[in-house]
Amino acid sequence: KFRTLRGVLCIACCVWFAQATAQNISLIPAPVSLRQETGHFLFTSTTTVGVPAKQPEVARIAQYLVDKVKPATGYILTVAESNTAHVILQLNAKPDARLGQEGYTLHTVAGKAEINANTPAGIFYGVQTLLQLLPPEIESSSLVKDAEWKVPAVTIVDYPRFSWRGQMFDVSRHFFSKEYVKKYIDRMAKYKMNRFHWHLTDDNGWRIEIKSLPRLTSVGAWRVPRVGTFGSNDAPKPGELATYGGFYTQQDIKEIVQYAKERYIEVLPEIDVPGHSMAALASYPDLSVTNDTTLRVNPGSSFSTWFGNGKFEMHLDNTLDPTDEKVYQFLDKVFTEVAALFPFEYIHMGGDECYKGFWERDKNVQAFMKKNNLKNGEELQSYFVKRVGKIIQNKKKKMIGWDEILEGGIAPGAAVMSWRGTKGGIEAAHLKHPVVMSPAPVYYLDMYQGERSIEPPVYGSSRLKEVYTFDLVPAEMDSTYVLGAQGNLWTEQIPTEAHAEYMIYPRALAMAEAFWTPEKQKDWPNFVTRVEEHFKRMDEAHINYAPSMYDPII
Ligand code: TNX
Repeated sequence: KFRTLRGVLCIACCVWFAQATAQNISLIPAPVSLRQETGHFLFTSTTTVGVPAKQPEVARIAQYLVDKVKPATGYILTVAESNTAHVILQLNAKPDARLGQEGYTLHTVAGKAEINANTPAGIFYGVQTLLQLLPPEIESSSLVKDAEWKVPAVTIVDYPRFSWRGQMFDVSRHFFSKEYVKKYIDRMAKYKMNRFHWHLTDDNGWRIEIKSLPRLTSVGAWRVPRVGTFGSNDAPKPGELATYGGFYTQQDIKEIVQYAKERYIEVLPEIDVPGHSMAALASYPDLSVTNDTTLRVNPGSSFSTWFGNGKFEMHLDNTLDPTDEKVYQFLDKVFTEVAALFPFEYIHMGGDECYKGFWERDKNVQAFMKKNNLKNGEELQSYFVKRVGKIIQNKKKKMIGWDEILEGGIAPGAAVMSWRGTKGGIEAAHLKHPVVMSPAPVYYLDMYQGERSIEPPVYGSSRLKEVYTFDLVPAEMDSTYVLGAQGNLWTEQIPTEAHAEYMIYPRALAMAEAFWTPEKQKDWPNFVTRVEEHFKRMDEAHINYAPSMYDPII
């Protein structure tokens, strides 16, 4: 009897001990399969990283790992062409069918950590997982003394739910530096996001250098410094100077595209036309319907162009003239330079929220519509979008636009970004067009997420739980047309980096998991505990997240 009791106690103790010493695993996004084993892999100053011969891309990823581990540990790991190193990064000689283009396997035991994938992208994601298995202090940018750099022993098999896992950044309403854009991209990579949608133009500023159209940035990149708030009609005062702004030179853009590429992120440039074009019209007024030269005085309106007079009265702004050939010549120049700068297969042409009143009231436009048998503003916009589609196609690119491009008939081959809920996405999939789901308000990172009084004054809310649990492919939708999904950070009310981070995190983590992890594996209570662990990592990295997920709904 005593022996049995001793045996039971012993097993109980072992289980307790194993649990007590088992390192907390808090991966985001949660992997497809994870088995924790006993023991751990330890990073030390003599840890080596082995890569196969003649695979420079894998060697580059190894260097990325070395660079990430260095600041906190102080270790400079050596990379060598070897298959006996401690950390092994390896492309599968025969593709592992489970893993696809972005999946990986990760196996860690005492003395060895091995990442296998079919592609360098998969290896890169394996490295991200390995880094997340290290203690939160690994995120520190300065040396952490007396830490043990342990990775729990695991076997992971992992691959994404969607191939398009995006985050949009509006750098028009407020300008963000090249350095910050890189940070934004690097942080996306940590959570296995792979599409950076760069909203480069809008009413409030044109942010991309177009060499053949210099006024776009000499005039259109600058506005008065004040920003309006919700419900205000806060027009620039006479004499107020356009001193706020900035833009990215083509050299900056090449640097950022390269930086993203090294993190397996494609950059989607957006040139928002024919509405949201005040900055372009401030630079070249004769592209507008009314040739309103007063626009020169207020280059790129700084005030609430999308909220007028306290009502939701949108976009009474001027727009490009869809009946004017000069407009298409202008767009041809813009898209020629854009296509040359961005290697991604898609270009975004906006197409959203265009006020059509100027068109419908203008005599010349009316005559044009009659001649071309266009019944209303929507059909005229569709005419415009199709012409833009041809320009983009001529540059050997595919076009994507906001879901308004469905109105009046969609352009052949165009992909749709569904933002007015899921409706546009469902319709586009029905028409057999590719779709990216980005429904407002839930995937809108400018919506308030917690305590309203300290968040930007916007028109809707998006709570962490809603973001996490949202069903992004409704049952009535043909999922074969869904490329994936993305979250959008609009910045009308977000002037600083700290504020941007407060809006992005933790919601971007919920999106990362929703876009990567199989739907049936999502688990809200478990996710919340992992987010808590990631808050520690973000503290180390000095990211200003919003710790608001438990607030009551206000
Ligand atoms: C709608 S989403 C817009 C943006 C605003 C955003 C604010 C979309 C295609 N257009 O111009 O910034 O709402 O939430």
